[in-house]
Amino acid sequence: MEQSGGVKVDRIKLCFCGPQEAGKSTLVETLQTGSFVAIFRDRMTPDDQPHEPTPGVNVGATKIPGVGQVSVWDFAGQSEYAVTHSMFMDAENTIFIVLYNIMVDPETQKKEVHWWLCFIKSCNTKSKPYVILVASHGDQTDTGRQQASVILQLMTSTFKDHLDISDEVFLLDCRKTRKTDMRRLKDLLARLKTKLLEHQRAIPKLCAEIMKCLPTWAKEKCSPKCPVLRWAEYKEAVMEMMGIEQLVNEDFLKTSSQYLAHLGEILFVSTPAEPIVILKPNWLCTDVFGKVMAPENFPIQHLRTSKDIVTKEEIQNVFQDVADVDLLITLLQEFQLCHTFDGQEFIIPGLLTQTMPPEKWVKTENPAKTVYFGRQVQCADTTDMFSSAFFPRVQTRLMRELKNRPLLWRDGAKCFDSNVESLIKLSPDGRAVNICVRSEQGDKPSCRQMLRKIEIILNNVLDEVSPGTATKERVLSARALREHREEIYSYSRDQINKAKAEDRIVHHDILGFSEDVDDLLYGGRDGDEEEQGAVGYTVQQTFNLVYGSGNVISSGDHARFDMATIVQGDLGQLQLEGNGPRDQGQPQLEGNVPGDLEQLQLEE
Ligand SMILES: Nc1nc2c(ncn2[C@@H]2O[C@H](COP(=O)(O)OP(=O)(O)O)[C@@H](O)[C@H]2O)c(=O)[nH]1
Ligand SMILES: [Mg+2]
Repeated sequence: MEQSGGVKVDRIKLCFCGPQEAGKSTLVETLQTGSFVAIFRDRMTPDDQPHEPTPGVNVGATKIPGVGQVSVWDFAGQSEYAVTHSMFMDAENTIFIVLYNIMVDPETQKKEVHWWLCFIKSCNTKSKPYVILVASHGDQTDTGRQQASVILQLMTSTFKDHLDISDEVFLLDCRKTRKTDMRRLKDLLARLKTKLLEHQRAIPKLCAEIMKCLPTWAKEKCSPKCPVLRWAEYKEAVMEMMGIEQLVNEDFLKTSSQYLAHLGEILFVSTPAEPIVILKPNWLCTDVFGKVMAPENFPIQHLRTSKDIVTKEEIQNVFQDVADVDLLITLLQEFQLCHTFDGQEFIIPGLLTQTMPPEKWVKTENPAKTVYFGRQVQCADTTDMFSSAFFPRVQTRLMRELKNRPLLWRDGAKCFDSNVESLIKLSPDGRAVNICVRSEQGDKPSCRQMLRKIEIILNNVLDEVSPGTATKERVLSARALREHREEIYSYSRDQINKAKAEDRIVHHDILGFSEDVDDLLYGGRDGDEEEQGAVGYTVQQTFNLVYGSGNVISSGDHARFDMATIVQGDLGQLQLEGNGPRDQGQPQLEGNVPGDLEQLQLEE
């Protein structure tokens, strides 16, 4: 197959991002209008066009006059959708157009643009994604250009190391085709497209062949309502197309399929088991995710209710017209968006509404004996945030990988095992996760084990869905946890390391007291370090150290298996084994592994 030569495809992806009602869908439509039709359209279109909110992501291939073929990704601006948006934010072969309304208050504009730029950054590590900032509603202001220029300068200086933001100021009436700024925007898109295509590797001819077959396969090889092929089915279709009995090189087909995903032709989803190929991206993005994640007031059938559990019947009602429900549920599980304990009731963490009630974490009956300690994972700087998929996926993994069913809230999770309870809580600003473990029985080894397990889940999920987020780890004040203070207090890594080299005591300036480093790191050290905790695992008795990339479009790219970061050089004490039921050659970490927690968490 490899010898079949390469072709270049004249197509890039344009992702339209920004808050709701900024004008994204209007701009997408206007850009596609040719100059002749535009003469009439610009005159005839009434000024007060009704706003029809976009469910999920509207994906489609189209032609923009003056720019050529593009694959357009029009993202819904409602924050509820961000959980699934992160699957499609891959920067390969892509230009992000971030839109904001110049008429809303300037602080909100800055906040919203900053949020979208952080989001783009959080989902990408490899390259500096191309971004164009565009202000809309330019027809309603005389002073907007000045404001647009201020925002551009601010964002360019903030994100200079992470994003390649165009230095041109755009202030548009998104409804009008024949205006100077609209022309300039098209010119810029054309120039950037040429630049992107220069770097685009030639795609295998095989891709071009597959592209031709996609519509037929969707009709003939898939279940009627689900344009989805599992890897084995897809492989078979390709072999049939080529008239061969066996694929010589499966990896080559995978790479080729990723190319197709970068062009927006298919979605190539890496899952722990085998890849899944979605033949019509818009089906998943709009028909499925549009409904799964829709905000409550959205004018379409949707799943969101005030309850935190969705029944199979409810899923059936919403999806029977657009999907084969059993396959749909399997997909949602493969994407780690959903979990079920009994096959009838489903928990979709991205839909949780309630925040944790304070009475769910109160003092134990035996405060004197209870051991407490914990860690904090914090976004490193102002350009960092956890991608919106991060916390819901952590929750899915806790449900899957812990022995007992955790309690979940929008901003937290409480987990239980033998003698341990743990609380995993997002800070109110969403920029830090605090993990606290405690044992009323003073069972420190089990606490350590639980903490380690949760940290591994957090690290893996960060790597999968938020690879561009830089984080810092801090150590929580054990005494403040024990006292159940409302605020979280913590120590930096440097403080801890310094104390370790000196008298093993750290002082907290705000709290006004000192603590023993051993209490902070291990809940105290009393000769039981080698003891094994009693924390259990799910039926599988193993948990995946690394899943395939959760990032749909670019499997492999983000699936960085950074063992060093996760176990911090402590490999000798970890047993790797590869015989779990899900084993696909990925290493798995055996349960109940003794290890040096201090090394595990704090050393470079
Ligand atoms: N006056 C004016 N109205 C606009 C402009 N862009 C969009 N609109 C209107 O704003 C509303 C929201 O636009 P829409 O494209 O649906 O926003 P989206 O949520 O970002 O996709 C619609 O009623 C549009 O007609 C603009 O530049 N000027
Ligand atoms: Mg829209």
